[in-house]
Amino acid sequence: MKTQVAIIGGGPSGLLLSQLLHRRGIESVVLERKTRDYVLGRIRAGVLEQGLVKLMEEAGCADRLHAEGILHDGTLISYGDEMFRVDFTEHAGTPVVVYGQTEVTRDLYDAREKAGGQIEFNVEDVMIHGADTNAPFITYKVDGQERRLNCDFIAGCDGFHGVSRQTIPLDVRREYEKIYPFGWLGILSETPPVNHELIYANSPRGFALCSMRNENLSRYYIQCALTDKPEDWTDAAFWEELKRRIPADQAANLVTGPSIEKSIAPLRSFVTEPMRWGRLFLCGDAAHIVPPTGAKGLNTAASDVHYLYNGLTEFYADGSTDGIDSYSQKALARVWKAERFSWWFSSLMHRYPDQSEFDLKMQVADLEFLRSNKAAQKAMAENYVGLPY
Ligand code: RFL
Ligand code: PHB
Repeated sequence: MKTQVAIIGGGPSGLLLSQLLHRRGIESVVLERKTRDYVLGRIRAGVLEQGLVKLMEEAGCADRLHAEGILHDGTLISYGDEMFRVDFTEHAGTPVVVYGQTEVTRDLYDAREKAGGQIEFNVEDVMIHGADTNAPFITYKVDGQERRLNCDFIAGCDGFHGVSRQTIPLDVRREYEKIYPFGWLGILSETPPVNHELIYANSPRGFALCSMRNENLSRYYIQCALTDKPEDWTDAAFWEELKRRIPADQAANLVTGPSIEKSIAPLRSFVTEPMRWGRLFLCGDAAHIVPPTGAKGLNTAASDVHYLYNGLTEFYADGSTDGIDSYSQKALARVWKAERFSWWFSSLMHRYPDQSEFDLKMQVADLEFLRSNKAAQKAMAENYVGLPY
């Protein structure tokens, strides 16, 4: 089999890239290790920057997003019983959109199917060959049968645990990592959200986040120990703990109900450099991870896709390699800023096991500065809605 761009990974990065390339007349094949239902069953991101919304429009996939996405003009931040708001539209001129990653992925799968796009599911033993030559190819297995895909370029969109990053030789690859000493326990419940805006809560018992998918579907998270398992937490224990971490007046309004999903995610900051090796380009979680506090993971994946698809479009239009040659540098420049914001916001909001009294005072001073200072709110808002690309 032969294609122009072989895409490893059928998550949001791989699907968005494939659909955008299709709209520019460039063909691709997506290789996904799991099934469509498995990918759609993963509950992840909920907040989209306008940059990603624009890419979904360019991809011809934004109708449902515009109809069902909820515009958020600001967010609430609490510490103890104190709560304040940062206004995105006032300070950064644009809102964000609350629309689940599951829905983004579903819209992209539907569009790829409608366009007759090639997606192979349940692929195993994916291996990249000749990425540093002009004739790269991929071998993989489906139902135990070996297959080969020849291509011009390979996009490694296979997430943090994929094969693409590992293919880049160790003497070329440099990795930077910070592991946080806690995780997030998240639940999804068919209940109305406690507030019409998100609440990021710093409390002496640890961080909590009140988010949502729609007016009758809420997503809540609490900081938990890395050793905790989802089954250690009954729904009743989760709700009790959440109520203790958000301001009392909000807790009084919280509608509880059975969880329909419960999972724990560890928190990590991670960047690999460079994001290109020969004809292999890394995109999204394959190249970098942020802690979810700033809602930057999916959005950073989207900016990678933007740079890569424009670079590839230029190449196929007139043979210019300028866009693909500057891909890694441009993508990383934005990635590091998202890393900084996510690290800062995580540090501001969580309880750390080794935090001293001094560290706690610094957190409160930082929160009070943000509460009272317009310049600090502007910096936060600009980062939260997404830096330009
Ligand atoms: P994905 O989504 O991990 O998709 C990679 C795909 O590659 C497949 N794969 C392979 N396929 C073939 N061969 C192999 N060897 C393969 N190995 C892996 C996998 O099955 C999978 O389908 O990466 P992608 O596409 O780069 O997308 C990244 C996003 O998923 C991620 O950054 C976000 O979910 C992060 N994130 C958030 N991002 C935001 O922008 N806003 C948010 O509000 C937000 N909240 C979150 C989040 C992530 C969370 N978790 C669980 C980590 C909240 C949470 C709790
Ligand atoms: C979510 O709704 O899942 C969500 C929202 C904001 C974040 C992280 C996750 O910062």
